[in-house]
Amino acid sequence: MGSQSDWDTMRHAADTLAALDIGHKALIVSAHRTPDRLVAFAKGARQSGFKVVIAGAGGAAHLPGMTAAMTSLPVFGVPVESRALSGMDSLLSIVQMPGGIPVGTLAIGRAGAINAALLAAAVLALHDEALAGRLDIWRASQSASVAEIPDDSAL
Ligand code: RP5
Repeated sequence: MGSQSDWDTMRHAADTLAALDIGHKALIVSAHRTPDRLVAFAKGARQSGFKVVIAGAGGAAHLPGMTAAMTSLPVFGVPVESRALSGMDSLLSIVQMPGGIPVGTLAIGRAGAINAALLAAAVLALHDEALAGRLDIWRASQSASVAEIPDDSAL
């Protein structure tokens, strides 16, 4: 993520990965404030053993696109909700990549962070039967948690 202030959002990706027992690392790497850290991370990501990168950033959110420019690993971008423009700035700056450098862009905020983790899990599960099983269980448990009849006391 681009800043400590993104962690409130991006912790939902980390929590979802943890729930699926997927090894992961949460790092602060700012495209603007720590550009050298970004280059070292993105260029070395595959060599370091990473399989997928989830990059969350807000505002002028260059982190996912710049990461994707320097690695051919799958990169998922999470637009963090910004104070000034409610995350529309983050969304548009992440989603509008030029053809040739893909960033799989998720929804703004918490939902996007959770879904980035689930999408990363789905990619990893292509070659990991045990993880595919855990993902199926996670999905089934989500379905089971949805009541069919609304409950007034839940308000
Ligand atoms: C972006 O600027 C970060 O991803 C963050 O969402 C936003 C604001 O950062 P802070 O000023 O809170 O560090 O680079």
